[in-house]
Amino acid sequence: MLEKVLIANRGEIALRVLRACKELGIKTVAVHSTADRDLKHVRLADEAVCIGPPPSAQSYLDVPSIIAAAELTNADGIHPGYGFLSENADFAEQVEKSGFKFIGPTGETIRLMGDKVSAKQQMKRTGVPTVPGSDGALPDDPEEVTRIAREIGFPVIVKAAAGGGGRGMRVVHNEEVLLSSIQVTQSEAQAAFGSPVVYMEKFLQRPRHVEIQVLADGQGNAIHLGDRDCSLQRRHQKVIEEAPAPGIDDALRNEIGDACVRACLDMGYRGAGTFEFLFEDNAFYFIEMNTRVQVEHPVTEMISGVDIVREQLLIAGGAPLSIKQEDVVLKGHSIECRINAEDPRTFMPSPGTIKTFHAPGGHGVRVDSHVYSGYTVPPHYDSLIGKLITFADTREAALVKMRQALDELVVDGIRTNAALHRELVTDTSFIAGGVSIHYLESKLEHEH
Ligand code: MV4
Repeated sequence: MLEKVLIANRGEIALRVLRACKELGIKTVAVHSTADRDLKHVRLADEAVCIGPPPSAQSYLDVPSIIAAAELTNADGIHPGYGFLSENADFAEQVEKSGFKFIGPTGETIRLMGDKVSAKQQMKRTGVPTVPGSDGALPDDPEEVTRIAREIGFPVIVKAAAGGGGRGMRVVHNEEVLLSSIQVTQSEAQAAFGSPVVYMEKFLQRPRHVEIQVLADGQGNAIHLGDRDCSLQRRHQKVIEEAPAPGIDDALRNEIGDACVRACLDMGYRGAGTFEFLFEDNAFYFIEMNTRVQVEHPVTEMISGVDIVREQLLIAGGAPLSIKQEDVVLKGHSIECRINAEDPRTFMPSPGTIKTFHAPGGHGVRVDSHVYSGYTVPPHYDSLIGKLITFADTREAALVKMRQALDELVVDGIRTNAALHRELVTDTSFIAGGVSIHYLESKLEHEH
């Protein structure tokens, strides 16, 4: 069992990790930048260490400072949260070489999944369905590339192997622009990621984004906790997520979940993870794996009753998974609205001091937020100020609770996207369920 965990993150997820640690009797070390002295988890932590100035590169991304803070405080584990260093294989390895437990998979696994070509190959090996496309990286030979594209059929999408999350990809609609598009994507990939390696897939035109949550202990045990629908997004930023994904039957959910479990066992996966799929015409196609806890993990916690962050801590402490697949019972429906400090019209970050904050509450309402009245949202980091999560027996009832929660929410003094959420939870198509990844952007285009 871990005794003292350093939380290498900030904001709501740092508070989420702190709470899980405290419940397990694990001592906590908060590390923070000079802009983050007033964060709620910094006040609640057993110890706090200032690791640098406001820019992330000199604080939350500064590996030597974070490891020094762990040494100074005698921590035995480091939780990376999401973003920042959470999917940095070199960081995971340095943490372990310095004698600390990295609360996540091995550096080797992070590297395997970080390379989207090797990740896809791993999935194919274990029977996880992938998007039809090139078998691995694209070759140099233009004729060979053209042959591959013809076989896939246009439109195709060219993606950087080192990309992911929407960075380094380009849709190609016809053969005339194929080779030039590949070259541009290669150059961009080289500039952005230091690797020109690209691969090709069939471009799916109207998919949903559905992902599977897994937990594995690296000791031969792995389970899945069902799916989440994250299709409601703008510019690759998720806005609303829910679990389970509407309209997907349990047989298919379990079939794909079991495939993810097989993949975890095959690669010796350790920790929490998410398999991302595109879902179209009632079929799943793997695109990427995230080797961290995700922002939207609460909706899965609500329908499964499993505390995902607690399980991360127990797994890192060396415990075998305490839950078997047969014990996992998914019940009810959960929805999450991400509340951002942003301009409602331009979507630009809108930092500043929150004069008044009132969190909603009641049965089936959960608020994961680090903010409070008088808190100043700094301009240096992402604009997420909290997550409203509701849970009920049915999707309709979870939506009713979300409308009420959004009505109760007060965030005065800064601009937020609360009004957008109020609009979305009364949107006819969203209420019907199962909108595609393009729905929100096209709605915003038509209405603004
Ligand atoms: C795709 C796709 C359509 N077809 N791949 C964007 C983020 C990265 N994770 C993968 N992405 C996509 N890959 C094929 N073969 C469409 C997207 C995509 C997308 C995916 C998930 C969530 C939002 C998205 C928004 C635009 C494009």
